[in-house]
Parts: sequence; structure tokens; C-alpha cells
Amino acid sequence: MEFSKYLQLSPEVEAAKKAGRPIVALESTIISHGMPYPQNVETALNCQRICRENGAVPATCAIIGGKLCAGLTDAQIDYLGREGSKVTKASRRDLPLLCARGMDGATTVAATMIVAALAGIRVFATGGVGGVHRGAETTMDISADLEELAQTPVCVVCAGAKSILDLGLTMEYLETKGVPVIGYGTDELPAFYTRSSGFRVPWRCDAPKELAAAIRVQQALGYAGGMLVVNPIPKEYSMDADVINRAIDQAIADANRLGIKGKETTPYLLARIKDLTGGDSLASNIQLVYNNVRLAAAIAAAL
Ligand code: PSU
Ligand code: MN
Repeated sequence: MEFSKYLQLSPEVEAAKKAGRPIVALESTIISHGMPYPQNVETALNCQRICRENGAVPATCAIIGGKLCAGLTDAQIDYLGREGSKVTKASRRDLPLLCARGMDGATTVAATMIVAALAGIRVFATGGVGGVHRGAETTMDISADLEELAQTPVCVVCAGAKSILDLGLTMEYLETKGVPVIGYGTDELPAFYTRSSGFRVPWRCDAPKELAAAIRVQQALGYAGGMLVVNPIPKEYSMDADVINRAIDQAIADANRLGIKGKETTPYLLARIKDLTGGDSLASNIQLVYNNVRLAAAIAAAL
């Protein structure tokens, strides 16, 4: 195929595809822009290990030297983690130029979905997805992740959306775009660091095989679009709602005061929230990602 010259599968992912084994895609913006070094590299490597322990092959995605990579070496993951924000945060709009120029990019949820779909991978685990930002009625800051969910056939497992976003508008947007949002063991949208947000989700599933069945229907019907599975953070790692909400409000006020905009917004807020909570938010963030990897591996195995 024409696209295959831009796509590079690791030997492990290639072998898993040939053998029809379960595969889970993982993103890399979370490595370069979502967490500090060295926790970012440790977390990414642990995600791969947890994925394997749960019977699936991990395909961490990134753009390396202009190639859309599904499956990275440990050295490549270490490079993305050490370089941090020096690596381009790559969303859908960035792929053509990064590839044409042979550059590197850390892929967001949107870009990772594109790579996964090209590689034939249906299930993807991450921490949080982008959404409609607070104040979007004037800034129009709406993550390309939402559009991608509407057009690319990949099931994204996340821990809901953080209240750095406008959760109500994010849910409305997903409804308009026809994206199935499915609570795993919950009727409520989880708020990333906490298990509840007060917003209901349209669907609930209680077993990976139910999610696999829904993915198979999408596949069979062959229409555009993916799926968003929202998986609450395990109770023992969830944060106090007042503490985290205070930190989020403070971080947003700081971002506005500093004039932070566009693609810098999410990375700034994540780092600021971590500092304001004395690192507690990072510990929760790491655990919810592991929890999502376990669920994604189970869904991929059930497919
Ligand atoms: N939320 C997190 N951690 C992250 C991100 C979001 O808790 O690392 C990253 C993801 O890669 C997501 C991206 O796709 O931020 C969204 O950025 P933006 O809002 O600029 O589209
Ligand atoms: Mn944005």
C-alpha cells in the first residue's frame, strides 16, 4: 500500500499481527509532554510490561525520523522521555510535515489513533483524552482528539476527562459527533483524578467482552468512527475532589495570567497541577494509566 512506506511496525508488533494476537496501542505525547522525566519513561515501560502480562502486545506509537512507528524500542522511549517538550507534540495536523521532513513527533491521542488504524490496531489505552476547553466559547480551543474519535475506527480507553476541560461541553460535542461514550462499570463520566464528575454517560458496560462485541459491530458496519471507553481510577488511588479541583482552578488562573494558549495549554496545566498537589496528581495519573492498559489488554484479547 502507498502508506506503508511511512509506517514502521516493530518486529514484535509485526509478528503479533501475523499471528492474530491481541495488540494495544499506546501514545507518546503523554511521555514527552504529559509527565516529567524520569517518571515518564518508567511509566511508559511499565505500561508495556503490564500490557504483556495481560496477554497483549504493546504498540507504543510515535513519529521517529519521519516514520509513523507502532512499537518502539526501549531506547526510543527513553529518548522521547529525556527530550520532553523539545520533541514536537504531534496531532493530526502535524503528521504530513513531520513525515515529509523526516522529523520526530510525540503523538497525541488523535495522531496515535491514526497510526493505530493504519497498523490495523483497534484498541488503544491512554490516560486522558483532549476535549472542549473551559472558555472554548471564545477561544475555540477544542482538541482534535474529539474529531478523530468521530472518524477513525479505534477504541480509546481513558479515565474520563479532567476538569481542566469543560466536561459538559465535551460530552455534548461527542454526542454531536456520534461517538459512543461507554462507562466501564459506571454510569458516570469519571473525572480522571476522581471517579465521578456528575455527568452521566449514555452507555455502560461491565465486561470487556461487551466492549469487544460493540467494536465488532462497528467493524462489520464499516462506518467511520471510534469509541471512547471511560474507566474510573481505582478507588485507592483517586484524589480528594476538593484538593484536586482547587489545584485545577489555580492552574487555569495561572495559565490565563501567563497567556498560555493552544497546544501548550494541556502540558502546562498538567505540570502546574502536579506542582500544586506536591506530586500527588502524578502518582494518581500513573496508576490510572496502568488501570486503562489492563482493561485495553482485556478488550483486545476478547476481540
Ligand atoms: N491529558 C492528560 N495527559 C496527556 C494528554 C491529555 O491527562 O498527556 C495529552 C494527550 O496526548 C492528548 C493531548 O491527546 O494531551 C491533547 O492535547 P490538546 O488538548 O492540545 O489536543
Ligand atoms: Mn487545543
